[in-house]
Amino acid sequence: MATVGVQEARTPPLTSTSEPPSLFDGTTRLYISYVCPFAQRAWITRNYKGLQEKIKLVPIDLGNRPAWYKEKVYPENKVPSLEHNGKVIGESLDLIKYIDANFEGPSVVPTDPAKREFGEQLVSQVDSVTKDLYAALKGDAIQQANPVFDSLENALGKFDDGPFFLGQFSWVDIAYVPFIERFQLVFAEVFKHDITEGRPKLRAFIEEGNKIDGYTQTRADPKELVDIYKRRFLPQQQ
Ligand SMILES: N[C@@H](CCC(=O)N[C@@H](CS)C(=O)NCC(=O)O)C(=O)O
Repeated sequence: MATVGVQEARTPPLTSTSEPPSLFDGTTRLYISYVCPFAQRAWITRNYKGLQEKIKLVPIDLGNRPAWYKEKVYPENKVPSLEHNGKVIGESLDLIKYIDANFEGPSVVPTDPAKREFGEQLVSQVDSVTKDLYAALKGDAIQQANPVFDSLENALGKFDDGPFFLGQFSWVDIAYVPFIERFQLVFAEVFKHDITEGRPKLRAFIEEGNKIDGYTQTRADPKELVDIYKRRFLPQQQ
């Protein structure tokens, strides 16, 4: 659903000196970092379902985290986490489904059993896909990543009633898109390589995804993302 919306103002992330919100007061809060791909999954789900008023976004500065986050909110000390109905739940892939099942708005899980089954299969592979792509950054990047992008191109060909993994936009796209976004940028900027070249379905996926407001509102500054990847995942240049 490509809705035209106003960009939600981004409040500054909470730091070690920030007071906690009034926890467990009945407000539903989604704790994120603006640059975390896992948090982005839950954030896209919230936006896509039109839950901006129901789920309050609480950005955290992961480099200078408030101690109360680990102590009082989420002992794993990671983002995303969701404070809802007196509990805190984490794990981005679980959160997509949790938000989908427990809140109003368009569902991101199709009813068609064949689509669901293929979706589960794709989502079960997302960690290994990203692991292979991170490994490629440290080697002969383009050559090593090619089969991985080819496998995405191939998966995108399974259903032809739309440009997304299951045809229409779904939880599978939400699981993959934060990483596709980052690797597209890094391959373009660092390796001068267009990952959509010769991959029309991947190109259409990215182009059509960029028309979905719920997603585009979660995109970080490309330069900031590339800088993070250069610092954390690429062999250090002398
Ligand atoms: N498996 C978790 C991973 C979450 C995760 O690793 N988030 C990172 C930020 S992108 C984090 O909070 N890192 C902080 C830390 O590990 O201390 C999920 O899918 O939600």
